[in-house]
Amino acid sequence: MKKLKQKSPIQGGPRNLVVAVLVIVGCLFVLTKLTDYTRQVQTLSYSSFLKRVNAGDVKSVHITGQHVEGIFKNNERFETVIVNNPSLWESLSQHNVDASVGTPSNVWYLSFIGALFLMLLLIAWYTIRQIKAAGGSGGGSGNLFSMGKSKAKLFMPSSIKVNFEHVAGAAEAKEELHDVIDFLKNPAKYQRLGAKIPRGILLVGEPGNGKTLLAKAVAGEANCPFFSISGSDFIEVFVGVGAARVRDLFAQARKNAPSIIFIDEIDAVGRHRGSGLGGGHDEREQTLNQLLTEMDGFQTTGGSVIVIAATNRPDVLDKALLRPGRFDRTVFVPFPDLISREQILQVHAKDIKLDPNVDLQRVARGTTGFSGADLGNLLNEAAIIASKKNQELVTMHDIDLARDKAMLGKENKTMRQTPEDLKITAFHEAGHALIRLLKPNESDPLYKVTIVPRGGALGVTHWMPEREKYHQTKDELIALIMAALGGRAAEELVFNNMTTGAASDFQSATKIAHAMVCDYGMSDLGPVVYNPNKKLEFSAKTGALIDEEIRRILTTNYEKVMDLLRKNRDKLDLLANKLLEKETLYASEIYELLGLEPRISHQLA
Ligand code: NHX
Ligand code: ZN
Repeated sequence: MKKLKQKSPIQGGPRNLVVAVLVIVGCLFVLTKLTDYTRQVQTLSYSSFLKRVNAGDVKSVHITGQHVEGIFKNNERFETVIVNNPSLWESLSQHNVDASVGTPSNVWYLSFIGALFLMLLLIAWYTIRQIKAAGGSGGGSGNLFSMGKSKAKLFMPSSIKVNFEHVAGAAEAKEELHDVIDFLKNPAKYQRLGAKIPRGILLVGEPGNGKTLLAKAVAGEANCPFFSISGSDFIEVFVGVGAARVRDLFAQARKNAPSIIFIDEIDAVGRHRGSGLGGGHDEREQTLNQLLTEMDGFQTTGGSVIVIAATNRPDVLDKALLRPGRFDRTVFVPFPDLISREQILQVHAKDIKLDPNVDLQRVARGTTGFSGADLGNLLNEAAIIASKKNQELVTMHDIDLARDKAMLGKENKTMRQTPEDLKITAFHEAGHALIRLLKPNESDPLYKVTIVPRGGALGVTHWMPEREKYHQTKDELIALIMAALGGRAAEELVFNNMTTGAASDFQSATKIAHAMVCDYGMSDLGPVVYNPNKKLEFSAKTGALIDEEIRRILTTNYEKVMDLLRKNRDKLDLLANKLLEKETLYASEIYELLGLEPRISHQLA
C-alpha cells in the first residue's frame, strides 16, 4: 500500500515557538541597525548638537517630539534627542537653521504592533497544528497547508490482493458489480450502443458484511487503482476544507483513470441538506455539493472513474445523491444467509487449525444474524479458547463456547445460587425445551439447554434452524409463541408461583402475536394491516380490538402450553432433574433421555 501523500509528522513542542519568536525579534533588531547604517546617520549627544548649531554648521532640522533629524551644511545627516529647552529656538533662528516640526510619528508603536501581530499569527498556526494533531483523524494532515489534500489511501493494482474469489457469500452483490468491472475493462463495448457508463454505486448494508471488501475486489478484478476514504475524513472544522479534499481526490482519480474511488460511510457527508444541528453543517453541505459537482463533472471530461460508496443508513442520504448520473445503482449487501455463512466460515477457517470433526455447516446453522465480521471473530475467539487450553486443534466445542460468549456474554462463575434458584431455572428451561420437542413439525430442532448462567441470563434454551426459512406459517408462529411461554408455564405448574425472569420471553411472544394481528393478517381482525409507522392508521376502537386479539392469542396459547406440560409432567421432571445434574444437555442426550425419535435434518437444497 502506498500513501498518497507524505504526512509530515508533527514534531516539536512549545520550544519551537520560543525559538521562532526569538528569531523574528533578532531579525527586526538587525534590520533597524542595518537601515540606520545604510542611511549613514550619525547620532549626536545633545551638547554636541548645541555646539554645532552655535558653530553655524547646521543647515536644517526636523523636530518630532524630542527626536531631531538634521543635515549639516556639508550635507551629512545626523540625529539626536533634545530636552525641552525654549532657548533652543533662539539659537536656531540666530544661526539661520531651517527648522520644521512634525507631530510625533508612531513608527515604533507601529512596528511593535507589527511584531505582536506576527507573534499572534505564529501562536495561531501553532495551535491549529496542535488541534489537528490531537484530533488525530487517522494520522491527521500535519499542517495547515495540506488541509485541502484528500486523505484517501491509494492502492495500486499490484498491491490489491483481493478479487471476487476472496469474497464469500454476497452472490447478488457480486453479480451486480460484475457489470461495473466489465464497464471499466471495456467501456467501448457499452458506449457503442449509447449506454452511459455508471458513475456511482451505492453499497447498502449493515457493518461487517463486506462492503469495503467488495469494493476493493472490484478494483482487484478490474485491475485498476483504488482510492479509499471515509466520508468523515472530508469533514474538518474549517469551512471549505472538505470541498477542497473532494476536488483533490477526484483530480487524483482522474489522473489515474480508469480508477475506483471508494467512500466508506458516505452518510457522514451525504446526509440530506439542512439536517445538521446548529453550526458546522455549512461545511458538510459544501462538501456534499462539491461531491455532486465532481460526479456530474467527470461525465464530460472522460476517463472512467467509478465511485463506490457504502452506507448502512440509505434513508438519511440526500436525494440528490441518488439521482441518475450519480449513485444511481444501489447494491444490497445483506447479512449472510445459511449458505453464505458456511462459505464465509470456510474462508476464515483457512488460517485456523481446525479439528477434522468441525462441521462448519452446523456452525453456520447456529449463527443466524451473524455478520461476516462476526463469523471471523467467532473462529478467532474459538482459536484463542483452544490456545489457552494448549490444544493442538480447535474443536467444535471451542467454537460452541465462542458462540455462546458472542451471543450472551461471559459465563458467570461467581454467581452463588441456592438449590431452589437452580431448580426454578431448570424447570423454566425444561419447559421451553419440552414444548419444542412436543411440536416437532412446527419448531426448529433443539440444540442445547443449559442452566449455566451467562451474561445476565440464568439459563438458555438454544435451537438451530435446519435450513434457510423463506416462508413462515401461522402454525410455526404459534409454536414459537408456545415455546416462549413454556418457561413461565413450567414454573407455574411446578411451583405454583412465578418469577420476574420471564419478561424477555413474554416480550418475544407478544411481538410475534402483535405482528400476526397487525402485519400478517392472521387473526380474527382479518387480512388488514394496522401499522401507523406505515401510514396505516386505525381508530381507538380498533386499537382496543387489537389489544384484545393479541391478549387472546397469548392467553389461549398459554393455556394450551400448561395443558401440554401437565400431560407430559413426567418428561418435564426427567429433563429438569437431568439439567440440575449435568447443567448443560445437548439435543442428542435429551432425545435419548426422553426416548424420542431424533430429528432427521432436512436435505439442504
Ligand atoms: C435478574 N436474571 O435479572 C436475573 C439475574 C427466568 C430462569 N434478576 O428466559 O435469565 O431474571 O429461557 C439474554 C441475556 C432474560 C437474555 C440476558 C433474558 C437476561 C432467561 C433476565 C431465565 N431463559 N432472566 C430465559 C433469565 C433474569 C434476562 C436474557 C438476559 C430465568 C431467564 C434474566
Ligand atoms: Zn425463558
